[in-house]
Amino acid sequence: MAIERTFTMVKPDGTARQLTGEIVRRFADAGLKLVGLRMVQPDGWDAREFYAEHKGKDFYDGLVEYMTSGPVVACVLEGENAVKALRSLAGATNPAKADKGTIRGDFGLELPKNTIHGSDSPASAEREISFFFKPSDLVK
Ligand code: IDP
Ligand code: MG
Repeated sequence: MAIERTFTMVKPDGTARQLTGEIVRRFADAGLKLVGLRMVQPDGWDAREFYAEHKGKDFYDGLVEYMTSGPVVACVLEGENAVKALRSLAGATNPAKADKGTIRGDFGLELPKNTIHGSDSPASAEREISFFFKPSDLVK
């Protein structure tokens, strides 16, 4: 399996509770290398566009409102099978159904407040990384 990159962000419920350090520690413990990191204020990104795939769903407006209720911390991680590895660390979308020991299982609140985002495929990762980072922002 080749080394790949994935995108994650600490969502506003995580930054509000000062969980970024603990979460970034878990990435490192799982062997995922941090190659990009940036705290972004609500007016610094277009959450409606980032979540365009969910347009029309009943939770879309609430999701966008929540995601722009505070800062997020955007991260790029690199490692073997990074996309799947990060999704495993994150746990299920709904914190109530996420296993203990996963980030969402340990820290998630009620949907949509599930503490971190994780890309769902290498193609999504590429799109989401370029949403927040220029190639020159990332470790070579
Ligand atoms: P994922 O983050 O596990 O990939 P998606 O289905 O892509 O899950 O949904 C994106 C985000 O939208 C979720 O992480 C969560 O914050 C929010 N969300 C998903 N489903 C619901 C829901 O049924 N109610 C409220 N928010 C939801
Ligand atoms: Mg998703």
